[in-house]
Amino acid sequence: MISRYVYGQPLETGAVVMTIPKSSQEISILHMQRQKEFLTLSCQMDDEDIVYGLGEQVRGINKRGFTYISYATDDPNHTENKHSLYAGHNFLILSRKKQPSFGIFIDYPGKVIFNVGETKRNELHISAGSDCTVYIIEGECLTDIARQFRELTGRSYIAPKWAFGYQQSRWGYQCEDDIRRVVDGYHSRKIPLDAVYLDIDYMDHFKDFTIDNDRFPDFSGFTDSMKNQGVHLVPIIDAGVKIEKDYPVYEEGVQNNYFCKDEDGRDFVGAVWPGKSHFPDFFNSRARAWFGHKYKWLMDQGIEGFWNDMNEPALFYSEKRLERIMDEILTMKNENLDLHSFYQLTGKIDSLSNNPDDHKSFYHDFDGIKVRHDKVHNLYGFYMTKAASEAFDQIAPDKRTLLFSRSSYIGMHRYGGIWTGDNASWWSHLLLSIQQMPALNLCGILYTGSDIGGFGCDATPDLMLRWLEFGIFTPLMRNHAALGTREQEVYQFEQLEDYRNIIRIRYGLLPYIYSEYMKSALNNEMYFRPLAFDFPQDSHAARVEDQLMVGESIMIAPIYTQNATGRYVYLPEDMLMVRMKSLEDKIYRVMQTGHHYIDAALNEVVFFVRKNHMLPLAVLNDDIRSTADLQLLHNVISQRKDAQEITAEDVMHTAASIYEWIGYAQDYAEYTLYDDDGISKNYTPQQKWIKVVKSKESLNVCIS
Ligand code: MIG
Repeated sequence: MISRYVYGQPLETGAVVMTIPKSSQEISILHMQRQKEFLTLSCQMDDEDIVYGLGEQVRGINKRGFTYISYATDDPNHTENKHSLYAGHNFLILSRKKQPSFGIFIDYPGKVIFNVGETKRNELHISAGSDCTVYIIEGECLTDIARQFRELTGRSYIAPKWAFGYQQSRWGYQCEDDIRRVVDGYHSRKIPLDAVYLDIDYMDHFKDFTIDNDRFPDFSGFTDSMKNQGVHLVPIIDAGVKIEKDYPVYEEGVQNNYFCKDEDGRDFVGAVWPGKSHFPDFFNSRARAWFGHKYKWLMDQGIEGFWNDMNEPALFYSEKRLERIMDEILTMKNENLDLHSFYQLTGKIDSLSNNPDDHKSFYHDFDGIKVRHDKVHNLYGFYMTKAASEAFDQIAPDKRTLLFSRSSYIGMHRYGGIWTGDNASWWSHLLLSIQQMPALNLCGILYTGSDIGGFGCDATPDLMLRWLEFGIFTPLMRNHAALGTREQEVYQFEQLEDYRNIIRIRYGLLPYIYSEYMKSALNNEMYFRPLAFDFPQDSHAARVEDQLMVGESIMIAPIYTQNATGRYVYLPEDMLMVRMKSLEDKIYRVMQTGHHYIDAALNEVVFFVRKNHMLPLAVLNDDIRSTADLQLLHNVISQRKDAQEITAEDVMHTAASIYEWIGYAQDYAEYTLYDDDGISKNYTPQQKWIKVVKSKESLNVCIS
């Protein structure tokens, strides 16, 4: 049951898609206090209660014991003292033992503070602006609450199938040749690759919707030649638009009032990559349509995917603040800077970037309503991504386009995915990314993953391998690194065979990963879940912070510590352990409920299959280059001459026979496999949902 409480006059954020009548009663599950500017909601927690959610944030799966602030920032230091990352994901579930659990969504796009027992261990305090909408979701169990929240906020974005392949990125690929070298680096070593990313380097002076012609003399020819090799190019789009006379995006934006305005009604000036820039007013539907249609220019040149960056929006400085600070600094010129004045100086410089006061200095035209930016700050990236998505629906209505964003707000999951931003090549960030996945899924964001190997700092060979071993399960599997860091394309490392094997395991798992992704999206389920969602009665499972359920059949227990050759794993039920060094080298063992120490060599993927469950594994040729070369069910069927009149039973037999099925069962195991062409948007026909049943004898492992 969903209840909606409305306080003051909240803006229509676009987070939800369902109309829930306004509750006529006072909120009772939490204690509410409304002051002039703030609304506070509080409640008591018991020691056993667990808090799930808050999407993209620091710290663990259980959010208790810290304060989280929803106020999007582009801070690249995701350390545990931080309170905010790139998003505003104001949804959490309070999972309670003694009383019914409930979910709470604060639909407020300005700053929201969640003190989840930081000040007082057993008290939850949420504070938001006084004009806001609060949704309380009560349900039978965690899964039910999660599903209702998704019904409320709408169906998750569905990426094209190629975007489930392995992808390589790096800030610093400068020109066609750099990219050819990467593709060749993979192909010559028979490592599959589905996409290479174009970071800001491809643009002419960091101007959106331009290409540096010296470095990419024939862009559409280049895009085509890459696609012929199975590689998609995915360019970055930044939020800020360079101020430059005769640059069409700038000129059109100014002429039509498409940019955010300052107090005086002039186009707001802030700086990002290209220097002084204006910021499209994505809150305005006209500006949105305009900016969205700009992507067409790249689509016409063969581009089928994009990533939206810097859309918190990130601000290096605002023009006005810079002027003021420069003046202030000049007055210090001949001073003898002591402890205080020196820190004043550095403090002034530090205050330039992403200063919240600057957010109070510009405005949006929210389709007729003038809104100060800080009050809707967390929606900027959401609306930028919505702009692109709405345009894609017109430009390429029947086709899926890859789209993900750095900043986001609840509801953006309908338009695209996210990546988790500028992590570092630290083991703690591998763990962080494991813990972020279920929280993001709870908020509806299914197409997601972290920069594999870490963005900042230098990736060590072992970190890269362990991160890949987890990354093979994330829908977005992208290796990305910052300018100036150690090159981390997998072929840069020794013992390449290990990296190759792990990436090939991803392609082997693809039928399962894709099927589970699609089922999660279409049925409003979570692809990654904390164990408690599947084993609600198990109090050990509820406390596990480093294992996840992945789809209906798998549990993973990734290794995230350096030099570990194994780890403790908790099994909430009897499961089949699968250890793989490659698709060909697999060991199975049925293991009993309880705690176990599991060995896992550096080059070994370990996962667990639930009892009476199974999963398909694609059989790979030695030289497959991308998802397009995979013998996936859809391809196999559609290549048959009789494809038109093929029966459901025939499809099932084909599924049963072309894949290797891994699992174990008492009598039989059942699996619903979803497959389609990976491009079109017609997801419902029955032939795409195939129920496969295997007797215990025909599975790799069975219990006698
Ligand atoms: O301020 O485009 O998170 O993935 O490589 C850095 C350069 C800007 C931040 C993104 C990162 C990207 C980088 N961008």
